[in-house]
Amino acid sequence: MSIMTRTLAQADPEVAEIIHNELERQQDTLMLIPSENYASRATMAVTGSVMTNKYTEGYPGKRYYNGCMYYDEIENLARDRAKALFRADHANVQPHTGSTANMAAYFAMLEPGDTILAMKLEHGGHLTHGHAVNFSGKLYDAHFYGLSEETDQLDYDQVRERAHEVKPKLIVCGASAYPRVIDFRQFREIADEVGALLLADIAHIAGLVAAGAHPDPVPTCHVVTSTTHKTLRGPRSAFILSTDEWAREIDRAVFPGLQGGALMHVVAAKAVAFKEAQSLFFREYQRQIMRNAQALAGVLQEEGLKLVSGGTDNHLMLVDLRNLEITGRQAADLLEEAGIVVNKNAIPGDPLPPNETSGIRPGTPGLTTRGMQEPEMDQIGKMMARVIRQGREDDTVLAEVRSQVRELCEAFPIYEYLP
Ligand code: DSN
Repeated sequence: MSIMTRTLAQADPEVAEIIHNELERQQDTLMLIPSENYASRATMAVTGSVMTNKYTEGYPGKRYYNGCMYYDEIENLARDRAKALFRADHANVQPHTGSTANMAAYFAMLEPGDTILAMKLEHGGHLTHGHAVNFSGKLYDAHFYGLSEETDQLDYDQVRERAHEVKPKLIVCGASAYPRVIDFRQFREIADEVGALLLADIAHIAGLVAAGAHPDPVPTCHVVTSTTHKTLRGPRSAFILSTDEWAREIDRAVFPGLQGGALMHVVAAKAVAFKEAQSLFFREYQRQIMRNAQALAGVLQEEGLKLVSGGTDNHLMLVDLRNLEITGRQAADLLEEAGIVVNKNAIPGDPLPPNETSGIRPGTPGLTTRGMQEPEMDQIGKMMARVIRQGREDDTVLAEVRSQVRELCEAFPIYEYLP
């Protein structure tokens, strides 16, 4: 049999087995990492399609290689769907990842050495928002705003004060660990006061925004970046939205400024995901993510767990574990033994390093994709609290919860059509 026609199992049983084991892991555990989700069958089919075979440097109608007609069609479709979904003037669907989308936005809007003002990583921001170890902290003069010490929520007076102090060329809003609504209009007012540009990174909340379940950054910000695989539930990738005014600069920053050929199989999968996100079903899915987050936050609090800012308005919550004398790493490891997958996460003012942390960051997009609702959140919140409180001393707790998790996973299957 030719190397071109063998199935994966025939060609490479080792890789096939690893992927099969990963499928079983996904089916058999509860996934509460708020930046992950389960891509649809159609999205995954497209990422494994013949669209992987072509170089397409350039943009539709202006390619450097021949043979791009269907790639022009697919990229135009993805761009048009992204623009319609987010009511944006312009969309660039070529960025490979959220980090490269942010890099391209900076390249378009800034010169090296320019000043940016963004949310501190430790308060919920992102590495690419100016952290010293990241390109964004090395290339730009990065300054930060944090959360209010009283409320653990964004403090727009503090943002304003910092903006007047440092006079940034660009203000970055958006976060990767912030459980509350972001008021883009207040950011824009502050940006206008100091003559700054405004970039929103909506990677986490893109699905909520698309469904109208979170205030819209698009009319308010000059440029908006996002990933496609979190609440938006598409393939692992990213895109950039902008006003017409920034369209040319953004496109030039992505290609040729930063990337060569786009991953067109992933661009095609983004088109599929944008279409899925236009459906009424998707809007209801986003609302259920939020209802589930409220329910999970409520039960965790009833069980004595402390939430940063006292709750959630979106798809995630930050649990401050300091009163339970367990670190984020320890809690996440115990939960994983019981079949519940979360990530450890710094909390504002965390005294512990990022590989230990004092918190975890549960979220509900994945559970909601499996069809779970408030009663299941109640069950999951109670299981989590039991593991965090008793799992270290009592192995039977871990075994009992593991078995309950298996039952719940069987009752809410995922990818049951896959071999
Ligand atoms: N790793 C992503 C997250 O978990 O939020 C951010 O890049």
